[in-house]
Amino acid sequence: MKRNVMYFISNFCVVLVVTGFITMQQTEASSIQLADAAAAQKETAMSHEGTATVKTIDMEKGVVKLAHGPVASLKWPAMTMNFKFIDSALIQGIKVDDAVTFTFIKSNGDYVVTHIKSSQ
Ligand SMILES: [Cu+2]
Repeated sequence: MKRNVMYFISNFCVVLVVTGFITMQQTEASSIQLADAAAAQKETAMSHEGTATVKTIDMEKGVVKLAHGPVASLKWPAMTMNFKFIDSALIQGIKVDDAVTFTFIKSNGDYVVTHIKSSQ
């Protein structure tokens, strides 16, 4: 009989600990999700500016590869990377090796050029 009581108590303790742990994790997860959503919204709304040299232009895919300088608003160092463009008219008159100034936004995980113009 005493053994049964001990068994019951120890099991009860395990249940309490596990329940507490799960609740804690869920709380943490939902606050992380909220913070992520807020950050994502902020990023989407925010426009960033940079200078770059045009490396490649793919009109079909709507992708321009830019060797860009540091982007302070994102704490980015200089790097070469792809940016999307939605409207091909944006790229009219832009050629490979052009020095450009450009603005872009983050949209659905992509970096999308919203303005681009030759510096010369
Ligand atoms: Cu970059």
